[in-house]
Amino acid sequence: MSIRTKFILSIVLVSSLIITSCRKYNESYEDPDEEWFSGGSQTFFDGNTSGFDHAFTGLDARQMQNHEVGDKAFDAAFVTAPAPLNSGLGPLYNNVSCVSCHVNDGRGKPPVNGESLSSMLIRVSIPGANSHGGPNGIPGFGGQLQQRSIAGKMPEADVQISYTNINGTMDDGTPYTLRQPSYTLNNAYTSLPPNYLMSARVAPPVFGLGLLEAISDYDIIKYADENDMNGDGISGKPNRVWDVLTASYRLGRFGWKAGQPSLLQQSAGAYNEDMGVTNFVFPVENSFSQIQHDGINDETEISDSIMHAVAFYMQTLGVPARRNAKDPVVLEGKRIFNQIQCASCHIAKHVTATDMAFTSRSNQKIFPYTDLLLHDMGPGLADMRSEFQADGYEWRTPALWGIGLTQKINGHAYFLHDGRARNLTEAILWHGGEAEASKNKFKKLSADERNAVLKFLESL
Ligand code: HEC
Ligand code: HEC
Ligand SMILES: [Ca+2]
Ligand SMILES: [Ca+2]
Ligand SMILES: [Ca+2]
Repeated sequence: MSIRTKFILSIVLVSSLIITSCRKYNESYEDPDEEWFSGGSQTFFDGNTSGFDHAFTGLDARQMQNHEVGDKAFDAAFVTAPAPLNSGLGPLYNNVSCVSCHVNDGRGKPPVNGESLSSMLIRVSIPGANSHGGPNGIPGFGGQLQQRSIAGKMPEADVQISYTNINGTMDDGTPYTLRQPSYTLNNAYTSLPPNYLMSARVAPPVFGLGLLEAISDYDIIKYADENDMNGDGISGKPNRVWDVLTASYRLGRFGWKAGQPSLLQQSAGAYNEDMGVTNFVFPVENSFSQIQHDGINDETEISDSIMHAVAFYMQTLGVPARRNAKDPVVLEGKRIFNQIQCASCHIAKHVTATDMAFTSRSNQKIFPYTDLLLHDMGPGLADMRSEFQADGYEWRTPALWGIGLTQKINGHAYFLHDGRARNLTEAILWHGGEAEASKNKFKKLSADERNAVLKFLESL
């Protein structure tokens, strides 16, 4: 190493030390306290409606500008082409902007009280797999149903949701009611094959994802136990999905079945499928194979720099700090959460990989409460539609950080992949398959103990 390189390196080291020591997060925090900082040094003390919308600290001026450009693009409502600004919506789409589904960078919900489908979408396919092992789109519909279209075009179909009540009781006799959704497609613009598959999904929250992206593959795969060799009934399995830009298989991390390898590809797919906005990753309109496709595939509808900025925005949103983490009831809830094996899948702590090219997410102790692996969650939650390695029963463990702010930030408390759970208790009671034993232990708890678990979840 030359003297010059050594000099530059020591400046970098010293200045990063100075930056780190000015932040709220301090490496010397003892174990019981570090958990307040769910996102490591990217943790923000804001429990208000802006709580999911904080740019990472430690971004340089250019990165900060990129984040802000991405933030504006995330909020931008697209319109029918030609238009001077945000042109190119559709012709088929689910909604007009990222933020209309990921409200306040949080989660969507199923339609309630006669609303139409808005912050939720339906993936569709026919049995089998495509050439990369992903879902096999329906001819004339593709892999996602667009229930909206611009003027003069026909939406692919209307979606109708109905619920059937399932009654049950906790072991102490407390009754509960779950609602099992069923989905029907009506008024399809052309006939649907008889054997098609559907998977309904609400928009998940989008904060903290850059930290999840920064966990090394190794640190995720080390928790996998596909054949349950340790005999605890839990068999996390990594998804392996097709990465379009590198043309290779990579670990899947994003989406309810971990069907996407990176935030760039996930965001690019959202522009294309959810909004009908073409981009350099997915330059072909989602209506391509249809009779109503106009056959014009001209320039992409957003620039490469906007595409990168939105992906960067997704990579650089911090995480809300915990509330009441030291409350005795919360601590009791945490103890029970661990004791009844919730933590076998909702793994509390990870350390992100060291990344000198992206220091603001490098080597961070984070507490997302997920293993990012797939688990068989039983027939109740099954969609019977596979996505790469994820079969019809499997779902990726969602992160639980920030979940206690859902009501405050999103104005509702609908949980799980299709928003069927109307509160945290229902979300737990839907757990089956590998989580059946854990769920049954929850049902055995006293009312006070169940309450403690909920208080703990609300503190995340
Ligand atoms: C119609 C509603 C809708 C719109 C519009 C939408 N999304 Fe999403 N988003 C979803 C759904 C549903 C999922 C889950 C997809 C899945 O499971 O495959 C998702 C998943 C994601 C994820 C992964 C989150 C995670 O925890 O794994 C990211 C990142 C994301 N969207 C970014 C975007 C961006 C950027 C845009 C705008 C370009 C956008 N979304 C527009 C509904 C939407
Ligand atoms: C076998 C792994 C596993 C175990 C054990 C487990 N979970 Fe989960 N959990 C999941 C998966 C996978 C989902 C997503 C299921 C879906 O959306 O259909 C989930 C979803 C949730 C959700 C809703 C998250 C959201 O964003 O909608 C909550 C809350 C939750 N789990 C809490 C718990 C609690 C409390 C326990 C212990 C009683 C527990 N989980 C045990 C895997 C597990
Ligand atoms: Ca378009
Ligand atoms: Ca479609
Ligand atoms: Ca196991």
